[in-house]
Amino acid sequence: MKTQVCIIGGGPSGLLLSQLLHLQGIETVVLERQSREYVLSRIRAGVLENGFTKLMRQAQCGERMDKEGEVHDGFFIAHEGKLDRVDLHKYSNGNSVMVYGQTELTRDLYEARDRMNGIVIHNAEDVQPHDVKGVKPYVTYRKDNAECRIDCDYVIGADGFHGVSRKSIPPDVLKEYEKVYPFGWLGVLSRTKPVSPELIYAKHDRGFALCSLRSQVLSRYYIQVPLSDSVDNWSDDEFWAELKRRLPAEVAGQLITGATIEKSIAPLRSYVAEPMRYGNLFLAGDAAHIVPPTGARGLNTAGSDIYYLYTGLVDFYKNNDASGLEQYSEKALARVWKAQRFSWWMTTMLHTFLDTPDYDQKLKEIDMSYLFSSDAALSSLAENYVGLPY
Ligand code: FAS
Ligand code: PHB
Repeated sequence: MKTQVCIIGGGPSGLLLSQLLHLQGIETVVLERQSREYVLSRIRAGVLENGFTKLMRQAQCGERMDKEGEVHDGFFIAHEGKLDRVDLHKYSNGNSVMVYGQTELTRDLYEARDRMNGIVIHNAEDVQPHDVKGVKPYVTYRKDNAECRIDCDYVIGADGFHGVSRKSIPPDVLKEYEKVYPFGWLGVLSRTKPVSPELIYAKHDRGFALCSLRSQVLSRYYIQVPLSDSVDNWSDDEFWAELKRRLPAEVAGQLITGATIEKSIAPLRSYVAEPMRYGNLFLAGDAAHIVPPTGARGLNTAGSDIYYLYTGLVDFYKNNDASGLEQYSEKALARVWKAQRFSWWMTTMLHTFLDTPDYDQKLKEIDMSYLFSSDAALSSLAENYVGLPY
């Protein structure tokens, strides 16, 4: 098989790029290791910044998002038993965020690919990029025990943190940066009315908690747990009791609990791989960078990668101008590192770290009180949360 752009990974990054390129008449093939059902069973991001929602509309995949998603003009931070609101609309010149689950937007992207006869190959085994430094890269994989090959102009590694693409960059070229946090997030989904119309990020001595939602009948909650913890240690009742302990009394008293329909622990890590290009291989999304979900930057930073790749590839194929592709890694990393900083700052300020020296503990406390005493500090938080410009 031959195509112009071979995309490894059928998550939101790979599907969004495939859909955008298709609308510009650029051929793609998406190779996904898992089944579609498996990909859609993963519960991940919940908050979309404007740049991402604009890309979804540009990809002709924004209709259900605009109908079922919720526009949020702010969120709350709970600390010392009280709630303080971050007014995103006021502090980001009228901007907001969209609350719409990654599972749903991935479903929308799959449906658009089907509608436009896009080629998405599921259960593709042993996917392997070849000759990415040559002029004729190709990708091999196995499907139903048959060995297959796709010849292409470019390979996009949109295969997430545990993917194969990043390994095609030689160790003496690849520079990795990593920070592993000593805790994870135990997350649950429940078919209950959300406790708050807007998200609540809770800082508490017992540990961080987050009250989020997917709709007015589907709630998403998280509590910080030690890395050594396991979902088997948490019955539904134990989860709800611990979540209530970490929320202000007025909020805990209104929490509607119920059976959880999903329960999982995500470890928290910060990671960046440089460069994001090697020859005709381009890394995008979680294949190149990971952030702790505290700042809701993960999927949103994948969005700017996809935007830079999309515009660079269109310029190449339509105007024979490769400058966007040549600048991709530098441009994408500039925004990636700003998302890394913001995610690290939100995580450090809101989470409880064991054995924090007294001086560092005081800094975390003053960070929070400074935030709500300064319009400049709130503007800085707001502009990062709604999304820095692409
Ligand atoms: P993805 O990992 O989503 O997709 C990569 C795809 O490539 C997968 O479908 C995988 O099966 C496939 N693949 C992997 N190896 C392959 C191979 N060798 N061959 C072919 N295909 C291969 N972000 C937030 O903003 N908020 C959150 O609350 C949040 N929670 C998260 C929880 C977890 C457990 C994880 C892992 C991430 C979370 N994220 C969150 C970040 C997440 O939303 C990512 O940013 C988002 O999934 C990025 O999308 P992709 O880059 O497409 O990577
Ligand atoms: C979620 O709803 O899953 C969510 C929302 C905001 C975050 C992280 C996760 O910062």
